[in-house]
Amino acid sequence: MPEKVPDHLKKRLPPGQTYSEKWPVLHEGSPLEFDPKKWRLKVHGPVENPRNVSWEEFLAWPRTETMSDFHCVTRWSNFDNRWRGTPFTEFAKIIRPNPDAKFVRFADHQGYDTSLPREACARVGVLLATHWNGKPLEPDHGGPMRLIVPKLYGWKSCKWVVEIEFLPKDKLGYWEIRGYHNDADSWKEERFS
Ligand SMILES: Nc1nc2c(c(=O)[nH]1)N[C@H]1C(S)=C(S)[C@@H](COP(=O)(O)O)O[C@H]1N2
Ligand SMILES: [Mo]
Repeated sequence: MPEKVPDHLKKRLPPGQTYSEKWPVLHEGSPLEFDPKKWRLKVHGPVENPRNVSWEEFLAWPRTETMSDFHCVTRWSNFDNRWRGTPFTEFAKIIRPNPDAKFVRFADHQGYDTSLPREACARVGVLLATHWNGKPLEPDHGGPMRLIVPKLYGWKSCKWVVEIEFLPKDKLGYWEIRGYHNDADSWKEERFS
């Protein structure tokens, strides 16, 4: 049953979406089995500082807290998620992508991936997130680390990120190959291509 969106939140519901107080779980495959000693984030492509980042190193990067709404193409939106993690912009300062690295691909441990133009990653609120509402992200929701891209449909917010690849040319991701829109702006209803 879709819940009725409170009046003061109506402006924040993109067209065609319904308001959800709960946070549904949605994914292909199964959560990553997280071992902090073995976890690595592989960062590669045309960058000055490619890395295989350990969990310890990752947690030492600059961190911040953001608040954002989440919109899934299956038409639920939930509001005011408090995320904690490393802003993409801070991550990019460490990795130093070359000017020709125009796209960024995020991938999990089992073949799910999605890509974004670099400018889209540099927007406010794009986060490599480890915490939700003050608690470590649950495995079901992408723990230990997921991408958060506010305003775009949820499939761009890759869960269990273990690989970030910079690319001179775009590469369509898991859902984009299957007909989802590559830009995915929930405010423009870019659902399918
Ligand atoms: N690795 C991975 N990330 C993923 C998905 C997936 O199947 N695998 N599904 C996407 C979709 S379609 C949505 S709506 C959100 C759902 O996130 P949630 O389960 O935390 O609500 O995760 C996105 N990220
Ligand atoms: Mo989704």
